[in-house]
Amino acid sequence: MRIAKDPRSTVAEPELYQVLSYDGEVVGAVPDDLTIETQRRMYRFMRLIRRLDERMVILQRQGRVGFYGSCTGQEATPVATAAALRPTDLIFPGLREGVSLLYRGFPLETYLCQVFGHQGDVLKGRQMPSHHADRSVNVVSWSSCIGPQLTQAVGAAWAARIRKTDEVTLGFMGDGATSSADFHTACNFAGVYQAPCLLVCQNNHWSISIPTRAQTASRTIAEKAIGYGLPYAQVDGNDPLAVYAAVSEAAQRARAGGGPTFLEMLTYRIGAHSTSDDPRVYRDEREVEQWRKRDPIARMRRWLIGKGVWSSKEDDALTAALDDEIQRAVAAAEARPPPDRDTLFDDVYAAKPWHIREQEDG
Ligand SMILES: Cc1ncc(C[n+]2csc(CCOP(=O)(O)OP(=O)(O)O)c2C)c(N)n1
Ligand SMILES: [Mg+2]
Repeated sequence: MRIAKDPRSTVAEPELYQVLSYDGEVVGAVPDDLTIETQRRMYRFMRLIRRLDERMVILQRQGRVGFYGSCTGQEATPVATAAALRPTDLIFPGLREGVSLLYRGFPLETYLCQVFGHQGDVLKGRQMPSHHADRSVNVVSWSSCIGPQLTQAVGAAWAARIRKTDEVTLGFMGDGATSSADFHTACNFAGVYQAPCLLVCQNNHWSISIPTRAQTASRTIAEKAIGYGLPYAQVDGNDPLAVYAAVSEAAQRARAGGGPTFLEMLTYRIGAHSTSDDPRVYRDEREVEQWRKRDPIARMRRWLIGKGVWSSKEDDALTAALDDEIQRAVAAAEARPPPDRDTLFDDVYAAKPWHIREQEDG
């Protein structure tokens, strides 16, 4: 019997999948079905969430919202994923994928009512800010615990199979979530039952203050899929075209009965973990600078301008339009009152118990 001295040497490192290189060169096949209209829409929503994040962090600093989680630097993955899936496919998000709702047509003002916890929030002010969900856009609510959305996504995929629909589900996670028990359970179940599910890890290199190298001994997150028998790929998560291509391919396979896929999206969290965090105390600014050069929005803009389907004039007009849209939505959501106190127990009990009724009457 021979056991390799370095177990990691026995696994070939997956190749990073890109359509646009870090320098913006075309190095892979542009997906055939990706129309110019969809690409412009993807660019618009990446710009929208970037501007919105900037604005909301300022509002949090001004004490106007309690908490906010940005996806700055990571916009390509949630936007291109929403573009590649069908609107009927369930998405099980984490903290940084709220833009999926917006891409699917969820109104910005209603989205911001959630952040303020004001009336108009479909979650009725009962969730932490930046924990968006709504049935109308098939985005499922997140518990804020790291991991459980993965088992839920796999379970929902299994249910779709039992019902014989061609829906697929997608569970998002961060690199830190791959150390959770739910990750193991979800991957194992998905593999054994061939659930039509995409498990998508946004490896943004940090799990609050824990760097990926302290999170796992495997060289890539992608290769963790091998142990579960899942097809996998490591994708440039800052390349919107590569994310679109990988998610489309995996979704198509799952829809056709080909089972689950695990995708590692290699990206970087440019901002703080959340407004409760200050990354300057634990990470080197030079690393952040390196990743700023790989900015997904700049890459997409260069690509669209190079193709002649976007211009700097249109870009300036978009900046102004987004600022206006955000300003109006913030003003409207902020002006709304908090939810009425007597809605506190709505949707909590099928039949309100006597002690709650007694307190309400008292
Ligand atoms: C079960 C559990 N443990 C710990 C936490 C505290 N916590 C919140 S976010 C986070 C790190 C998540 O890192 P990662 O999965 O890489 O996602 P990212 O925030 O980088 O997108 C931790 C440990 C939690 N929410 N749930
Ligand atoms: Mg992370």
